[in-house]
Amino acid sequence: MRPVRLLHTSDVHLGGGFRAPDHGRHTDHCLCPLTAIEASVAEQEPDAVLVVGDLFDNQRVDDRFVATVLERLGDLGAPCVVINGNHDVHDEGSLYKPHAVGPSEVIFLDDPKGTTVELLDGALVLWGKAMPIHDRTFRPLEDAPGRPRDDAWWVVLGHGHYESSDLGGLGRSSPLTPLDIEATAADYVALGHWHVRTDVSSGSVPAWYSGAPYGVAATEVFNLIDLHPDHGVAITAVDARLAPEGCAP
Ligand SMILES: [Mn+2]
Ligand SMILES: [Zn+2]
Repeated sequence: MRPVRLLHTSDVHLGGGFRAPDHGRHTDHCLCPLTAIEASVAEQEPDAVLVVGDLFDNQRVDDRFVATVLERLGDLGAPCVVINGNHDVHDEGSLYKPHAVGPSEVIFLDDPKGTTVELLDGALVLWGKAMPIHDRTFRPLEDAPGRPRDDAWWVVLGHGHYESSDLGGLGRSSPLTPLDIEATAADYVALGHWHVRTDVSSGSVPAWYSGAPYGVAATEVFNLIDLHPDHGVAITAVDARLAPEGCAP
């Protein structure tokens, strides 16, 4: 297997406006977090980029805004795999529906039962579900297929709440459990929904919330994953650098 580098982010919340006092001045249609993704991709040169839900803050953002964001993600120079989350839920009002084809370098996983995609000439296989509804019936990692091949990296995406009896927080929507994570047998499970970068690895399966590039509770980091045939899986935090002065005129 060839070495593969992934940049993992989630909870970008574009269109939400970012007006927290310690986050400078930003407009409602601020694209600063997207600029931070572009800068990190240029610097880290990942082979693929994962956006694991809540790319958009709400379904009121207009179609041109969505198109602009998807076009820029398509221009990263690396394929960008997107799943949605509870803020950009994939139902009849989905922001993604008018863009079903989309730019060739943006791959939106639109099936609530899960979609498998192969990238990098088959060196990387990914799987993830679209979230059609945010409640207890939706289980982001349930029925993930097993590792498809031994000669490819196997990465699973999920947007939901990590539910462990150790941590409390039981009964939340879109739950995923340590057993769900282990059952993927993945080389990496890329999670979104929590804005704080968190290691929830289970058994031998590395699983992380990436941290979010921006927002009131954001940690302003990305997760960088190096999958290497000799050295195994290395996971590091990368700062999401945002203009401290903001973007508001
Ligand atoms: Mn979420
Ligand atoms: Zn801004």
